[in-house]
Amino acid sequence: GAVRKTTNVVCTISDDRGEEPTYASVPLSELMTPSYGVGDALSLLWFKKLLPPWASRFIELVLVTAADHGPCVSGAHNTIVAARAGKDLISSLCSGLLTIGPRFGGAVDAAAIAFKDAQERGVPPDEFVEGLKKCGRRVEGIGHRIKTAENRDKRVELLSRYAKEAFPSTHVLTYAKSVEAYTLTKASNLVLNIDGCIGALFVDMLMTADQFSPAEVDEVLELGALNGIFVVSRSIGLVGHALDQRRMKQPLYRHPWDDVLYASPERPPP
Ligand code: Q5B
Repeated sequence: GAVRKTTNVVCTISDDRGEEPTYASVPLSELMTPSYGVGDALSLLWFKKLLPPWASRFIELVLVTAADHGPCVSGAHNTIVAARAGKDLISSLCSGLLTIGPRFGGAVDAAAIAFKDAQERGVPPDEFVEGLKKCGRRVEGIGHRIKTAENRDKRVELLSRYAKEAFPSTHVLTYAKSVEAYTLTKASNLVLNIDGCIGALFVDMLMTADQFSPAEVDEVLELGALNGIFVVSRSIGLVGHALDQRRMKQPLYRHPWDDVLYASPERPPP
């Protein structure tokens, strides 16, 4: 019989060979009907699943909520500096994206994994926090430079409110909030931040959407998909900042001397 040659590439998410592209076998023409949105496209291409409408809507709300947080955050600042140095749009975007990591925007998966694990094992919040501290580790998804108990992050409130109304259950968010209640006894800026909120709620969404086995939920987290959500969302804002600077023809950025503490050592002896 015919022998098929071994292929160099395997793709399991999309197909462009037919009359129209398909995402996880769903044709584009169907995805362009009013009952579908970008949350469905993302879910098909990332998870190969069609989620219930409340879950797709949640993904879309995350994309909207995390799209920008002003010009002063690490990512936007880098993008602005790069754009003002005359770099093209994509380089400016990449410059901002490269700041996303464990301190800024890239704590979503780690927070999701840690909150899920502790919630499932029934670890009391104080033990969870103190256990991490003993290992010299921070609580991922907790802490913010400007948000505090007195100046809450509205984004966290809004996403939590949606989930409480739309999700079948929000056990991991409830656990994350109990961790926050404990960390707030230590310092007022140790709030549940946007990374932690997205991480906790994503686990709740994956576990209650009736589409993912427990092993598949863990796989999504291990693959780093949730930091990917922050990256996709924040790219919208970073492109906005690059366009904003280019539109205004802003000059080369140079940081002012009076904002630098020059602290070189004495000249070493020859
Ligand atoms: N301490 C976020 O820290 C930040 C602690 C902690 C235990 C913690 C810090 C942190 C975990 C990573 C995380 C996502 C670096 C943040 C985001 C998106 C954003 C950004 C925006 C947007 C802030 C002072 C003292 C030290 C620390 C202790 C701090 N955090 N202890 N667990 N989690 N969080 N990242 O204020 O005894 O003095 O040595 O790493 O979740 O990125 O809007 O800006 O949308 O763009 O710089 O919202 O919390 O304080 O690092 O000087 O620490 O607090 O051990 O204790 P800070 P530090 P000590 S959301």
